Order: sequence, then C-alpha cells, then structure tokens
Amino acid sequence: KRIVVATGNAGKVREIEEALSDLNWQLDGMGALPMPEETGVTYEENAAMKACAAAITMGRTALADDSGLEVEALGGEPGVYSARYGNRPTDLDRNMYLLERLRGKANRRAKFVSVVILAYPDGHLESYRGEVPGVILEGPRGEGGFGYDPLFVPDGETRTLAEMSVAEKRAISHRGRALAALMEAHRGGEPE
Ligand code: ITT
Repeated sequence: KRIVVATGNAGKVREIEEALSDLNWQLDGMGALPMPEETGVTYEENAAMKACAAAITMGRTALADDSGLEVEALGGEPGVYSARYGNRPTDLDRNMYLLERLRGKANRRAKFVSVVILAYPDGHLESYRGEVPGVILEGPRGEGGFGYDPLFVPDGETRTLAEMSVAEKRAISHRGRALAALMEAHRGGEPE
C-alpha cells in the first residue's frame, strides 16, 4: 500500500502520481536517496537498477521508470541514452541537438518507450512496457510535459505531447501505457 517512487525527474513524478491516483497506494518520494549510475544497455536493466536500489535502501516496494526516444533516421538514437543525449545538460539543449541531427532528413519517424518496474524488498520484480509511435517536428510546440515532448506528435494526433494535459498525455503515451498495464495487474490488489 506504500511505495517509493524512485525517480529524480519531476515530470515523471507528476505523470506517475496522476496515472496511479485510482489505486489505493500511498506514493512517497525518495527524499535525498542517491540514484545509481545507469550503466545498463536496456530500459529493463536501468529501471531494475533504480527500483532495486531504492527497495533495498528503503526496505520498501519501489517503482522506477526508464524511458527514451528512438528515432528511426538516427538508427534508434538516443534510446536508453536520451537523458544525456549529446552530453547536453538541459531538455532545451537536447531538443536543439536532436533537431540539428535531424536537419535535412526526410524520415521524421520515432517512438517513445517506457519500462516501469516494481521491485519488492524480497527481490521480486514486475516489469511493464509501453510505447507510442509518432513524428519529430521541425521545431518545438507547447509548454507542458518534459524532455522531448515539445517536438513529438503521436500518430493520430495533431498536437505535441507538450500541448496536452497530464491526463491526455497519459491516455496515449508510452508511460501511460506501461502504468495502465501495472494498474490492470493490480486491480483490487496491494503491492505488498
Ligand atoms: P530518472 O532516472 O531519475 O527517473 P531521467 O530523466 O534520468 O530520470 P531516464 O534515464 O529514464 O530518466 O531518461 C529518460 C529521458 O528520455 C528523459 O530525461 C527525457 O529526455 C526522455 N523522455 C522519457 N520519457 C519522456 C516523455 O514522456 N516525454 C519526453 N521525454 C521523455
């Protein structure tokens, strides 16, 4: 009934709290808990490392998300390296870098991927994955969301993820889908 949300990303916290609000779980932040270095080469590895580190340190069930943007014309980059793409320090710098890398490329197709892992204190893990396909614009639109949201229009939509409310983004996004699968698995149940 109480879980630690193991992320230092305020945008993720907002989306996770909104998505899981129907579950009867108390979601706690990490406080000053340091996050492990993300040395994995898959979302699953990195999400498991973050969730396990928090579960072990806090002695409680922990939830972590590892996610990224995979751009076709860039061979799937930045993928698991999305948070530090081009060594650029801010979301804005990384968005500009992505636009530079895509300049002149006709294929603007991309997808977001999210892997959400619940780690229990006994070492048991549950893993959920969600994806959303779409296209990268030539410039940013919208003030909401975080990361690459201002550049990304999901298939079937006209607005970027940054032009949507948290609830609208949740209904179609990679993280929303992963969290919906988690909710489905826990309907009526408790995490510990
Ligand atoms: P934590 O590890 O503390 O959770 P982080 O931001 O470092 O936070 P990741 O390592 O999973 O998280 O990196 C994911 C990056 O991918 C994130 O920083 C964004 O640049 C991008 N990203 C992931 N989900 C996104 C979303 O919903 N909208 C926009 N960009 C997203």
